Parts: sequence; structure tokens; C-alpha cells
Amino acid sequence: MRYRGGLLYKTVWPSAFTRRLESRCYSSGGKYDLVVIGGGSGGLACAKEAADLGKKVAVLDYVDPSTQGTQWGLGGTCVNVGCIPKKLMHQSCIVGHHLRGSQAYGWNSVKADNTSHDWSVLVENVGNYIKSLNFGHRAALIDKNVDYIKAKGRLLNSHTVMTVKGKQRETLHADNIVIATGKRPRMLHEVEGMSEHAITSDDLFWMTKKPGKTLVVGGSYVALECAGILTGLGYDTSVMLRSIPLRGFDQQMARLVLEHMSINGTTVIEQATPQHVSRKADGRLCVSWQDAEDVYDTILVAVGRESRLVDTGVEELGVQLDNRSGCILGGFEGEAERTSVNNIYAIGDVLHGQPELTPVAVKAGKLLARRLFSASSLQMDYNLVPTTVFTPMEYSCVGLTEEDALAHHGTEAIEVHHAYYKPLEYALPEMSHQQCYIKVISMRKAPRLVLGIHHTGPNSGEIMQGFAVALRMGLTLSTLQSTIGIHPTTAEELVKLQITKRSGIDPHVTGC
Ligand code: FAD
Ligand code: NA7
Repeated sequence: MRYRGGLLYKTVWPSAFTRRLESRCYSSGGKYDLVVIGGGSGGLACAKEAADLGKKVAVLDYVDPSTQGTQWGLGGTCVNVGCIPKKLMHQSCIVGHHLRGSQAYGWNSVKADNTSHDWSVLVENVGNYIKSLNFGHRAALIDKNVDYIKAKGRLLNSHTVMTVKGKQRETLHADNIVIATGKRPRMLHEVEGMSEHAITSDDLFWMTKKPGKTLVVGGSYVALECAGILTGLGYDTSVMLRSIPLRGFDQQMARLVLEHMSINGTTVIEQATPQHVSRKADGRLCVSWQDAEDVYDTILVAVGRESRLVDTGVEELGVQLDNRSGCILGGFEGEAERTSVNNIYAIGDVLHGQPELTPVAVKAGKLLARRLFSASSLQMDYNLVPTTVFTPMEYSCVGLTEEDALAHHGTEAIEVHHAYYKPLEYALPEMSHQQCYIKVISMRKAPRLVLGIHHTGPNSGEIMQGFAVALRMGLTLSTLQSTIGIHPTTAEELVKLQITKRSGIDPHVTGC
């Protein structure tokens, strides 16, 4: 029997309760201590924290459909079209990988060449899980007496927010306003036929039709993760980059990630940009670029994300935006989330120049609520934020890239310890481990402060969290090297590092 997560979700979704959630809107006569525009990771965290501090709070959340018409529920990007469905699909690939290798571990039930994947089952179960999270968010708001208003927010003045739902308009009075409207995928409108035919990450995780042969355009982490997932699920997948992979990340690591994808079945088309897309008579999509063309079932555009503040009234009110990113400038009066207009704040992806990650939005939202409504003066620290790229070979990091360390401190001041290693997970069955690599960047002079840690390998995301704590505590190279490893794990390779790049010694480690 196949597990269908929807059963659980359906049984806990009585329609009377749903109606009760809707009817709670405007319970305070439209007067609030805090109105949050955007019910994603940051907005919900801020709203719930303020409510816990006894404040009257409203959250407005509205999802404009994607270019292909996909829409979803409360919770924002992470829950609906980001971290959660992405990680579940990444996990599906890992499960498939283990299934195919299971005979080497003595399992007879699965023949390596006899595994097949059902896209519709995965999408249905992922979708049902997401809907249960949507429900959980709504229930949490009602539990905390937060008014959830399913409408678009538009600022009329620094204390008035207009809610817009179809033709309905209401006004809310707010002592404080937090803008947490996030970002949406950028579409390549300039390429003829692209916006009509292509999907983005806003569509992929909800597609009922299986993707088939797919072209992913872009070199961002979203592009590489999506291409990795599609390859892992067995689809003929190409990724097209116009320049470097994973701009902003350590480039040696980014190259390893791409190399691993290429060796494991993703076609990598470099130094190319799509020029024209058209639909053929058989329904497939013909894409042309500089010196070639090919036919695909799906084109996925992942060329970055943009804030959409045009209809929110922020600019009319004098909230300053960054000219290039179009995101809200913070940092006024020494507070990262304070905008140029008094009592208006911005958190999460829409705030210019901060890491675009869920835990960052959540922490910033909570700390802001505490500063606004309790005696706290604790500011968000946007430094040393760890992150993971969930490509087939996971890559996680915290701190400076080697390029940034060199630029800030110079070659003579920094030391890079590194190693290529073989995870035990890659021993049975024997798997290519050429891209399993670790590097630790530190200052050369005592106390040899660690500036950055980079790791590719299985479970990389799980490994880096603890090292991020150590870095925040001022980890030095000596402390790292005097730490006893946990054997046999891949994480222990980090505390065993002895070889410097400067020495030129072969960094391939062998044995225990
Ligand atoms: P969002 O979560 O985007 O929420 C904003 C909400 O506001 C949305 O619901 C939006 O519809 C709504 N809104 C917009 N305008 C208005 C308006 N005028 N009125 C009312 N509502 C409005 N981060 C990680 O940490 N780990 C990951 O593994 C990870 N993977 C990702 C994978 C993908 C494919 C993507 C796209 C993102 C991923 N992220 C990941 C990033 C993460 O999802 C975002 O950083 C996070 O969701 C930002 O939260 P936010 O609150 O700023 O905005
Ligand atoms: P990013 O990091 O802004 O990446 C955008 C990617 O899309 C990047 O590879 C770009 O190539 C590529 N791009 C941009 N425009 C085009 C066009 N016109 N044609 C082809 N390719 C294009 O986006 P993300 O949304 O993934 O990341 C957002 C943040 O999250 C990022 O700052 C990370 O810190 C985490 P380029 O490198 O510019 O040549």
C-alpha cells in the first residue's frame, strides 16, 4: 500500500473550522499595535512573537499567481515553493539513489535496473504535506489571536494599510508596520516565447504533469538544485549557465558541485543564454541559443528573484529602495530592519543586502518584535550565517569564501587547510567521490581565527550547523584540530585537516 499523506491532512480539515478562521478578520475594529504585510517565514515569526508579547496583530498574506497560474496557501515561499518541497524532492532522489545501490548491501528485493519513479505520487504527497503546514500556520495564528487577512496590503500613510481583495477595500490602523513581502522568481520576458512557455520554481513543485526532458536556465542555487532534483528523479536534464555557477559562493566549491552534477547525468551548457522559444506541433518546446537548439518538454527559468513592491505604496510613502535590487533599504538609526520612514520596518528577502534564507527572516522577525514590544534591544546579527546548497552533492558553508578572505586579508595573511576524502557511504556500492572536499580558511597568525568552512559531501547540511556555532564562538584552527572526531563519519574529516594549500602536498586523505 502506498502512503498518501493527503489522508491525514483531509481528516484534520473540517470546513466549519476553516470558516471560523476566515471569520476572525478585523476582530479589533481595524486598530492594531502591529500590521505585518506578508505571511511568509519572516512575517509570521514577527506576528506571532508580537502576539506572544500581548499585542494586537494582523497579518496580510496574498499570493499573486505565477506566470503559469500556480497559487498556494499561507506560509510564503519556504513552505509552498521553496525549502520544504525542494528538500522533500531532494530526499526523494536520495531514496532512489539508495534503492539503486541497495543490492551491494545485501538487499535482494530491489533490482538496480528495475526502479521507476512516479512523479504524480511525489507531487501529491508533497502537496498534501504543504497543505497541512498551511493549515498549521492558520491554526497557530488563531491560537495566538492574530487576525489573518487574506488580502493584498497597500500603504496609504505611515499608520494606515489598505487591504485589497478583488473589489473589496478595508483600512487598518497600525502603530507599527512590518513589510515582509519576500521575492518572486524573475522571468526572462526579453526572450521571445519564454514567459508564455516556461515555468519557474513557483510551478515546479506543484506540476501535476511530469516534467520530462527539461532545460533549466540559470546558474543560481535554485537552478542547480532544481536541475539536480530532476536528474535524480530520472529526467533528461540540462542546465544552461551564462557565466559562473553559484555566484557569491566559493568558486572552487561551486565548480565541484557542477562537476559532480555533470558526471552524474546533468548536461551542463556553459557560456550560453536562450534566445528564442517556440512550441512545436507535437507540444514540445524548441529552444535556441548561441550556436545550437534543442527540443524539451519543460523549460524552467531560475535567473534570480525580484521584489515586487510596485503596488504596495512604499515608494509613494518615501520608503527608500536600493536602485539596483529594488529591495527596501534598512539600517536607519542603526537598526538593520528600520526603513527611512519612522515606524515602518522591513524583514526577510525584501530587505536589501541580507542573506535570503528562511532562518534569517525568522530570527530578524522575532528580534524586531521583541525590540518593538518588550525591553529588548537585541539586534539581528547577519554575519556568519551558514547555508547549504541541496544539489545531489550537498554543499554547505559558513563564513568567508576563499575569494573574499583573500580580498580582505591578502594571500600572506590567510591559511587554507583542505582535503579530498572518501565518505564510507560511497564504499558499498563503490561510488565516485572525486568531489567530496573540505576546506577551512583561517588567519595565519595566532590565534589563527577560522574565517570560513566549506564542505561537499553526503549530509553536508547536517554537518555544518554545529560548526557554525563554533565559528560564532570564535573558533580557532588549534581548537578545531584538537577536537576529537566521531568515527566513522564524514564530519570527522573537518577536525582531521592537516594539509595546507600553500604546502602543495596532495590533499587526498586515505584510511583512518
Ligand atoms: P516569503 O516567504 O516569500 O513570504 C512573503 C509573503 O508575502 C508571500 O506569501 C507573498 O505572497 C506575500 N506578499 C507579497 N506581497 C504582498 C502584499 N502586498 N500583501 C500581502 N501579501 C503579500 N531558504 C533556506 O533557508 N533554505 C532553503 O533550503 C531554501 N530553499 C529555497 C528554495 C527555493 C526554490 C526558493 C525559491 C527559496 C528557498 N529559500 C531557502 C529561501 C527562502 O524561501 C526565503 O528566504 C524565505 O521564504 C523568505 O521569507 P520572507 O518572509 O522574506 O518572504
Ligand atoms: P542569484 O544568485 O541572483 O542568481 C541568478 C542567476 O541567474 C545567476 O546564475 C545569473 O547569472 C543568472 N542570470 C541572471 N540573468 C540571466 C539572464 N538574463 N540569462 C541567463 N542567466 C541569467 O539568484 P538566486 O535567486 O538563486 O539567489 C538569491 C540569493 O539567495 C543569492 O544572493 C544567494 O545569496 C542566496 P550570472 O551569474 O549573473 O551570470
